[in-house]
Amino acid sequence: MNSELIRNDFPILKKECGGRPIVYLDNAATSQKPLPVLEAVYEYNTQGNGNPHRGAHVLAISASEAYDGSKEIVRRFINKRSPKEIIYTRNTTESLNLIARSYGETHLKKGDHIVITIAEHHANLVTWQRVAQKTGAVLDYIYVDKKTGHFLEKDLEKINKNVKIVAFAQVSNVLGIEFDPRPLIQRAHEAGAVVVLDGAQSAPHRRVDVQELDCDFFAFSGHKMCASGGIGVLYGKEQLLDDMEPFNLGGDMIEEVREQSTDFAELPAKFEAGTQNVEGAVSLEAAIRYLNEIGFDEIQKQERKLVTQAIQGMQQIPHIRIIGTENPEEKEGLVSFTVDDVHPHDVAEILSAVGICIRTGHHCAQPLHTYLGIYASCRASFYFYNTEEEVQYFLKHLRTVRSVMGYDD
Ligand code: C6P
Repeated sequence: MNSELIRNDFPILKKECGGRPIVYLDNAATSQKPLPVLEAVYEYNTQGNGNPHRGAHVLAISASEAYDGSKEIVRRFINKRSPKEIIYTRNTTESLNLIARSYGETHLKKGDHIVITIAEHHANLVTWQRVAQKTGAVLDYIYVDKKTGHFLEKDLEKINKNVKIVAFAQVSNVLGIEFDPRPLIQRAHEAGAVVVLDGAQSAPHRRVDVQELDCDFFAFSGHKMCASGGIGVLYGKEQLLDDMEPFNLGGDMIEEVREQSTDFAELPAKFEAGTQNVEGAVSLEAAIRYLNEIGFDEIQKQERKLVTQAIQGMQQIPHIRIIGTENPEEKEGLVSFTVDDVHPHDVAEILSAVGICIRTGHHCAQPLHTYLGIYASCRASFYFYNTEEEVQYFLKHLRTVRSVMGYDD
């Protein structure tokens, strides 16, 4: 991978901070956008902007074509047969809420069980709490080994015939662990449960094949994979989506409206009420084309190199505690950690002063932090445009954090 060439595509990476180009290591929160994406959005807004599916004039038609056409790229990206199974949402959070509301709340009943993991992002946790509260279902957790982050084998037995939904992230945004979801999916299906896979942290980094995975739902966000904010994807198996109530009601999701009743449109329109985010769809198409051009093998290779370097460097620094496995082969582009006796926000501020952006807090995974016995953590997350030089710079300044705070170790 020619990092220099790739970085030229990302104008924001030239932004100066702390007297040098910014070192952006918060990619798991949101990624940066390359020129082809920015240009596609500009082109759409200067040449093609209209309200899709709602007019016969030239701009309404170009907007419809841009919106509908982008779904073909997304369909191929996750290897799905029909674009009807691709629903655009605002983000992963909205995709998961849609499943919880339109499937969970209507298909579960008292005594049914929902199984999630303790490592879930709140978007895939609070949603199921609500379903459990509304339906009387029971919410069970698969816990993880506190050192390695791997699921506790014995907890997998919680997936039994009472379980109607198994929902989990393909990659945890804190543990960063890369694991094979297929055994869990198989187990869930054998029990007759529907599988919801949160792909927010996997889709940006690896090839996803929903047919091969055989998950029932898959959710991800455009903004974590070089597209604009405000566009997300929900994939669902057609049979399940057909059997679900619409999430929002209004324009463009209807077949026929009478005074007292309505027939809803076919998929995917049934779930896309209101004026759609065409600009977001255009940006997502451009982002997928861009990522495909680089190639996911290359993306993973570069990220693995950076994560390995980061972990090896961090292991040499006293008082740094890496969260989850320290095996770089198992990490998907991010490393969470704590620094003894230093508040994570202080770590972030010290690094920010020299132009390094990391994330701190509970990363919207508060139950995981509580389970691990910590209230917050720091996280460095990488993308293919990061460089080894940036990792070295990060390590150099991480080494100084405790001394800046007055410790003389
Ligand atoms: N995690 C992070 O810094 P949205 O915000 O809807 O695009 O994505 C929600 C979401 C769902 N699942 C996982 C595993 C995630 O990591 C995220 C977003 C960001 O870790 C923001 S909290």
